[in-house]
Amino acid sequence: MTSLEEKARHIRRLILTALAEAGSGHTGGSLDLVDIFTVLYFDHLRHDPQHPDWEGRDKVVLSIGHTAPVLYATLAAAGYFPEEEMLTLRKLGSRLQGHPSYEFRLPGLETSSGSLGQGLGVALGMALAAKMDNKPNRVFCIMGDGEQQEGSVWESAMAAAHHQVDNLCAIIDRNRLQIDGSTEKVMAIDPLRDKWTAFGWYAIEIDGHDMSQIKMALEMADNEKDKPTVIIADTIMGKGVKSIENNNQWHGKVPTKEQLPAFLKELS
Ligand SMILES: Cc1ncc(C[n+]2csc(CCOP(=O)(O)OP(=O)(O)O)c2C)c(N)n1
Ligand SMILES: [Mg+2]
Repeated sequence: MTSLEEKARHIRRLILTALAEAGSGHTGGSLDLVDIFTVLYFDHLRHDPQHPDWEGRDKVVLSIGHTAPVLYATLAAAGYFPEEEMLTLRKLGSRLQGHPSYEFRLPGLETSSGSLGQGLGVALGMALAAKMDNKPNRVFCIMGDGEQQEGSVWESAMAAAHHQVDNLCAIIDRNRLQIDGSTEKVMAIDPLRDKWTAFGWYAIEIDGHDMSQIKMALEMADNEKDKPTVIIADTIMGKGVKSIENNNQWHGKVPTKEQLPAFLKELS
């Protein structure tokens, strides 16, 4: 696992550097998803960074588009585009918009996103299309826990189970925080696993920073037949930089250029 951990540290470095350069963006959720993205892109997905449009590829839909930096940094680290491009994050005309924009045709980006509650429906459409064509592609949808408060999530959940879309895997970033604080205080979403199970999904709970658990859960999802799978991943907002961990103020705040060196040092 060591090399995956090194990759994760590198991706966290890319994220922090890009956000400090941009001067705005979402640090907390981007950092807490790094371990999941690292395992997905460097261990699990069938994909080819040299051929982003390869028909046989698995697809990732980042429903929480505000965490775009983790997607961009992972794609860059995987070789979809040069890592230097990370420094154009949020700049006018950049392919790396604040929320993913398909209009700019960034290699590896499957769809626009950012309006919470929409991604699962998009991912379901992609997965269902593959199934109807008898193709083996799998689709992964990354959602937030605050996002679970959107009604459209549950409409898609119901449809996916009804159509037995077993090539669809949702991953929930269960950091227990959203913009205004604790998800359970803003609008409780627990018991989350029971809800997904009641909606007909195979539900797994894991530690979202334990790479062997992430790996195992993704394999279990691959093997599940006739049901979509949801992986509820317990995470820590801001993971990797101790001084900002588990603090909802870092949902939408970035390091200043002065803070950056200390943050990067904390990572190594
Ligand atoms: C439909 C919609 N409503 C509101 C927002 C604004 N918004 C962006 S992120 C966010 C919080 C979501 O919480 P969570 O999914 O837990 O993400 P986290 O704060 O953990 O990164 C909100 C309300 C949005 N992007 N889309
Ligand atoms: Mg959250």
